[in-house]
Amino acid sequence: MEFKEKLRAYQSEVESAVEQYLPAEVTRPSRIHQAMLYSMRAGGKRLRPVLVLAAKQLFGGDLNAMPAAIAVESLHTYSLIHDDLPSIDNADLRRGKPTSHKQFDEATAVLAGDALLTYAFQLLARHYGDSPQICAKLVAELAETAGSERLIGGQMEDILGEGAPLSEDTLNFIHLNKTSALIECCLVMGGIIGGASEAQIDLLRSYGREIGIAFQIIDDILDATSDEETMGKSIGSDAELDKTTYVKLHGLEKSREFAHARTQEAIRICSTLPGDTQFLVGLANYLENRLH
Ligand code: GRG
Repeated sequence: MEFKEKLRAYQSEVESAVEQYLPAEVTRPSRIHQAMLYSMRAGGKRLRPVLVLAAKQLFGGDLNAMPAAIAVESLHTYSLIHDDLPSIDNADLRRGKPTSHKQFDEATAVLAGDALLTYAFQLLARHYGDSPQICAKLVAELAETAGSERLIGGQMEDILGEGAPLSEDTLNFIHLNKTSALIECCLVMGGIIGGASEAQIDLLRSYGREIGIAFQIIDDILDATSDEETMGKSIGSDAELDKTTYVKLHGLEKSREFAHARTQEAIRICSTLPGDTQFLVGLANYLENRLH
């Protein structure tokens, strides 16, 4: 199957699974379940769950990776809802639609984020509990990723740095933890479910780190070069103004070179992984080619 066809097939499986695994809107109290589903249905790229499914696919095994894929998308969606809140980014739009606190209200948005974060771990415990070692590894991996040294830590540094130029070291810390951490985690979780060895898990993590860093730099390049997107962000979010980005520190040319080098390293790592890595190679190229 062609890369894009495979990507669309994975994305469509994820869309159906969101409906299958999340509590229905009518579940009492319906407002919280409406808010959870509103953000989960808002249709991002589904990059993270696709990575879980693709990594698992390399190793085979009988376990279903979809509950873990929905768990990471649920956790990612929580982070976006909370990131958009008036006390953090104060954004009006997310994925082209009103943010959760605009569509509902602030209290509901806080609770919907909390509920999606919690639900991620509920999914893991429910669906992998019969394989206790795998379940414990998945929970530890996701908890470490979401915690104060990674996702939250990256967000904290980002907030602390607002309004002042950031050093390269701080910007790298933010990228590595706000963006790369969950991407790495998705590959690792897919590997754990497929039965990868420790050495293979390390390779998956390295691949995730490379595409995660490239992904963030490419986001910065797109923000810097797309008038439309920049206008959308300045309307939608206070915190995007005057932010230190990779492009501001290094310029467009060097940023493009760096994103390309990270992508090439990710592709090199694929050649050291088992199974058919064509999709992961295609994905690394696809993320870089968002630039063209
Ligand atoms: C816990 C409040 C809180 C924050 C944690 C992840 C995060 C830190 C904040 C989310 C905001 C943000 C811009 C993070 C950087 C990573 C990133 C580029 C997220 C957007 O991911 P995409 O482009 O989004 O994959 P879609 O909509 O496609 O899922």
